[in-house]
Amino acid sequence: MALSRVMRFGLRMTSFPLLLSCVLLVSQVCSVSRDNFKRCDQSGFCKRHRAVDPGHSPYISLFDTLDIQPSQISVELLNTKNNVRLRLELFGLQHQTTRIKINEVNPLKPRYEIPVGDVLNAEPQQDTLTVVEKNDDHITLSLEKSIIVLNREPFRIDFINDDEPTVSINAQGLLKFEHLRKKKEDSQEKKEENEEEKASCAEEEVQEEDEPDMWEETFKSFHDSKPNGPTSVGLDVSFPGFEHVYGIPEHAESMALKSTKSSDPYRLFNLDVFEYELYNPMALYGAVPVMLAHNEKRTVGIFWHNAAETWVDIASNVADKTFFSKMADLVKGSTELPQTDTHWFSESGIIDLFIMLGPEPSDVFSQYGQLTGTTPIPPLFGIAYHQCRWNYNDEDDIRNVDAKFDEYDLPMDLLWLDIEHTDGKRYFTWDGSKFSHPDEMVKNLTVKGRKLVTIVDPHLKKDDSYSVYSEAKSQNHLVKNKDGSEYEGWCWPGSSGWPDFLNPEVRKWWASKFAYSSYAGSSKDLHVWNDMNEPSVFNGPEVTFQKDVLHYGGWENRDVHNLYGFYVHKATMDGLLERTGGEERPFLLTRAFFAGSQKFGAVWTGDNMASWDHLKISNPMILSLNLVGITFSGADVGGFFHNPDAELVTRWYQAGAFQPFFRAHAHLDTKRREPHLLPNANMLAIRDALQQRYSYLPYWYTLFYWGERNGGPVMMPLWVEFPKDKSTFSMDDQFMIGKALLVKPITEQGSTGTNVYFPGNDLWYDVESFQTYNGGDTTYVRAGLTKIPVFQRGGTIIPRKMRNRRSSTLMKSDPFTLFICLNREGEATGNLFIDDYHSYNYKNGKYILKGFNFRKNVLESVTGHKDYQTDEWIEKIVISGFQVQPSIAILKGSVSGQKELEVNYDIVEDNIIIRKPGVNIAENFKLILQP
Ligand code: NBV
Repeated sequence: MALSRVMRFGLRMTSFPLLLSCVLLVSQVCSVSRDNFKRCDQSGFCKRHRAVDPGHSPYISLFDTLDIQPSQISVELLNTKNNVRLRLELFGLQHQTTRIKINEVNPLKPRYEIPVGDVLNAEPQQDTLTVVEKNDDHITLSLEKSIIVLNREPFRIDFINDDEPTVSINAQGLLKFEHLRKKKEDSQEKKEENEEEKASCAEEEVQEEDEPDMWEETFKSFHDSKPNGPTSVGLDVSFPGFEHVYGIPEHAESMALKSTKSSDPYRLFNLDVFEYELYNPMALYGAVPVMLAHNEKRTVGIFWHNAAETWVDIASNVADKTFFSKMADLVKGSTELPQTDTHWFSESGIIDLFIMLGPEPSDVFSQYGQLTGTTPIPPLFGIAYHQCRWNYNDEDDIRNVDAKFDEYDLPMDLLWLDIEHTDGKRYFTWDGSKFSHPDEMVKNLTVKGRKLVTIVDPHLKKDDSYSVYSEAKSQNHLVKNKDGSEYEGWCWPGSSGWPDFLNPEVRKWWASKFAYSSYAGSSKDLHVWNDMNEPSVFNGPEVTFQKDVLHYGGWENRDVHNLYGFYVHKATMDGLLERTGGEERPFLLTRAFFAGSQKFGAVWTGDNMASWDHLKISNPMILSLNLVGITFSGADVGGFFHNPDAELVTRWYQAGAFQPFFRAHAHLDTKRREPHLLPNANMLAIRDALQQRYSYLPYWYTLFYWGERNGGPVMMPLWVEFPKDKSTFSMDDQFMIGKALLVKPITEQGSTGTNVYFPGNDLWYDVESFQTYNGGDTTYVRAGLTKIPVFQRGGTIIPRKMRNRRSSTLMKSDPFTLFICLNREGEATGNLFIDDYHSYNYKNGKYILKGFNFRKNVLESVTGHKDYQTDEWIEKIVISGFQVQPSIAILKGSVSGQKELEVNYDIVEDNIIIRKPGVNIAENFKLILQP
């Protein structure tokens, strides 16, 4: 079997035996070889930054170089050990945000800075910085409600809000900036240059001893030439008063980040890690260098805007008693105050740090959203259910799977094709023997409102008869070796080249490949999936590019590595937009990502495993992504590698039904596991989970609308909604979907129930039985195989669509049921966003935004915005939590007039049901309940 697979892929095992044999032989026992990936002690710059002695910063701010402008100040920082000068620029930005840039005053050559307009939406809007005080020791500035203190010696910046320090820069004294230098070939040359410099400079640069790994580095058999020598930059950021920090995905870790005192730092370096291990700080497919700190009083965030390999150390005086830094002068002697100290270091680039001062969680989300953009509302089908597998073999296979979903009443919106659908892994082509009628295949799906997704990887088979490759080659679009020759690596098609997505011209060219005329068999109903875009290179160091390969502008991969996948995703999205002239909202998934990737579509957590632990970690992984803007995210339902048993698949569907991106996927070597193939009881439980997902689509869709408008997660930790409740700060096995739903998926084998913590003072209603639970309690909730513990918060109204259809598209005109769960005061509110569910017309105002308000026995439906016609209507209203049962309901519609409706009481669920109000959803009305 193994041999035939190898032959099928056309790869030579001898060139990269260990790693590839793992990739190919997954049915045999094989787990991640940690040895294939660097530890900190195998990375020169990581070791050097970790070795910096805290508390002895050599940097002083040279106040005589100070330049104060209305919204920015700049000052030089002198390294008193080597006399190298840096320039610090501090910008006051709108929305309680500050930017700090540190670069060399006289770099030997420019250092990489991420172009504005890609990760950052635009040059951030500045705000006024006012000088409050200036003396020889420090300068005090104010920005909106924040005070910023720049200390002279040692250099340090403190942010103070409401008289309390919140963020502190270089409080540990770990600033280290490896200035660009010439390699000293021999000591004579060194001596001569020293003499020359002495003559030309006022301050003589003190030559530091070269440390090992500065000018070249070897990892396993891979040599990194490091033509620019040491270029790394690092800085510490302390969060006084904060015990909990979050973010910096992607790691298979808990949501609350852990101290790295006894481990490696968290690593941010996009990599294809085979069968990744859980609960460690190893790098994975994507990197978002954004961290949030939260306590009962406030939330703050930082964004380390650097695309190079980055490591982050975390220490806290709570977790690591001995590491507590001397912040006493800041906090007036309060050594009891918790504090988290973080230390960030990147291999190259500049220090470019955004500080977002909240103070509410929602403020930090919108502050970050202003910088890098928010997730655009996906087309409705994108948030429905996706059925994927590596691979559906041919058109018959697709037809059968599609038919089985119908036969078993399982809703599904998209079927996916993996790499085997192509002609020899030549993307944008079809294997003609298996997929000879792609148009027809797609049409067969669209009649049921379904669509197709095909995979498009960024590696191009080196085959001159493959037009995508030959064009890329002839137009000089491929990534280069350090000597300027074309880079060659191994991936699925065998010997491959990689387009240089850092080049805007290359991105234009790539985007043009998605034109219908260029991608035969594509249409507006064919959507796309970018895989392997870290990029994954089977025979490269750590399964990726050599760091000295060259990109556009002569930048090394070292400088831009974490942006490669971001730009593949961006260029693909550009192509999908262009093909309809920007009219239709495409669906696009990526594996590699960076800060800002949320603008281009969905992200998934890569090749997980069919194990209970992997199901469990999917929640914190998606929560971490959601906290840093990547809100449309999910994990392979069922687990990618290995064969899950029926119970695990079922529980995974139940979790996936309440995660933002909901796709089942499986490895080529696994047994088929489409829901209809499972025992009947499991199939029924899965059907129920799918139907629940579909019924809540209007709610999810509305959440994405708010997410695009304001930034902020759709799936979020409890503390986002209950920011003062300390007991929720590290809770990541239960979460909120929006403000109204609390979910605790079952992730334990054999479980028949779970303890659920109900936050706040609210009432919580089980969404199936309507049993109520009290906020503040932890209560055991029974959850047999068919049960997903999901609770609607008292005080909320959720519009759902309860008719079961084959796909979300077929639900377009279906009526709504309003589920009203009253709070203790007998009140509730909710809202609903409606448009055509697939185009960009909503950007031109073509949508309806409804508000629902229940108070004093009256439900009021008010249209906040209406510039769209819909035939959706309200068929039912279910109210839970009534103290005294009303007997009649008078409906007063702005268009439909007045009518009396019957009020039914459901004795089992203790609900009031009002059938067929019959009003169009856009209509304003009042529903008055009377005794
Ligand atoms: O294209 C094949 C797979 C894909 O199914 C999976 O989802 C990706 O994460 N791909 C990785 C390459 C091979 C993985 C062993």
